[in-house]
Amino acid sequence: MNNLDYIVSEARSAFAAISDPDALEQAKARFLGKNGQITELLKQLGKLPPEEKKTAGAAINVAKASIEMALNERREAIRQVALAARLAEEALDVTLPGRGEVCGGLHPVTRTLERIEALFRSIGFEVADGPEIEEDFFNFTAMNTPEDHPARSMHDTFYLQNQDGTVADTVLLRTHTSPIQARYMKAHVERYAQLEKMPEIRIIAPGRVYRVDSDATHSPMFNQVEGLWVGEGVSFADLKGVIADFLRSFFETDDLVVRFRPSFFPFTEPSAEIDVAFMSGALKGRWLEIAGCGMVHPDVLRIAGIDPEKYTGFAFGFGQDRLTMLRYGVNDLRLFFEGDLRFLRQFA
Ligand code: 2NL
Repeated sequence: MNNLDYIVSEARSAFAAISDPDALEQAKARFLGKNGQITELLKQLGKLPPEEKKTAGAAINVAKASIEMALNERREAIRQVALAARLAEEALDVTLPGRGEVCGGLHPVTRTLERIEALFRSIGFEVADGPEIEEDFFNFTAMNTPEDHPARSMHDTFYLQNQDGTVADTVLLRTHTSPIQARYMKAHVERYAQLEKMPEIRIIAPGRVYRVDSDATHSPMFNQVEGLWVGEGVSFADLKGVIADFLRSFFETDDLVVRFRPSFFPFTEPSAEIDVAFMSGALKGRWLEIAGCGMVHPDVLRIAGIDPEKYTGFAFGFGQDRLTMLRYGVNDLRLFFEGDLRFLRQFA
């Protein structure tokens, strides 16, 4: 083997032993660099006799081309190995099953509210709203509740504190959604003050309410839906019809009886508790207390600026959580407020 063949074969085995790209470029310098073996041979060409120069030069260039080819092949091989390693490392298993879509759902108490709203809207009621932090005037005074009524005591109502820690005796967490209706009546009267005859008020007032009360059947926060219909000649017969109709639609059955049992509220006169009994099913034959109602007390109308000699009205208040328990067969109120998804998912 002549010297050139030897250099070429030396270069090939040197390149083959290298798998690092930087090391490969350093190895290249040993053969093709400024002081590389091939370069040295080319430098010495000048010393040869002219007749040998041509063949020797051609042979050196052939050897140089072989080394360059070997170098390029090795560069490409190293690149392929690195690419294969990267592909293996970053591999995505597109056949893995997905994580699944987490699909939210409405809370059962919210579903109940949507039903109640739809049913009352269908008979011309509007849905009214108001603040949960309420003034004593709208929560109690406008509802004809006297200063010494137990509902007003610190024991039954959450009062807000001033920054100095003293009780702000005019601001509280509303104990019912009646103040929504007191505010609505006041605004309604102002809006239609010029008219000879005030348009009817037909509203429901749903929302969170608060009492100092907590056990298996009482939560310090619960949801109430009150309703109010004020107009000329509105009677207790209208109240009975609207409520009975609502309950049959809400529970999707004619198989129930509704009972109005005399009661007392400061804001209605006469007043009644509404009981229902189902004629079939798990609750068959048991009277269930479901709401309070009555004819709006003349003083409540008067405080709102409505003449009780001219207009009458009825009002009612449902426990939204209780309606939900009955509709879905749930026996512990607290389950609705614990946020346990295993429980809540059953209704979504
Ligand atoms: C209950 C049931 C009731 C009302 C709420 C009401 C609202 C106005 C005027 C008169 Cl604006 N009444 N709401 C009436 C009767 C019962 O709620 O058990 N409450 C303690």
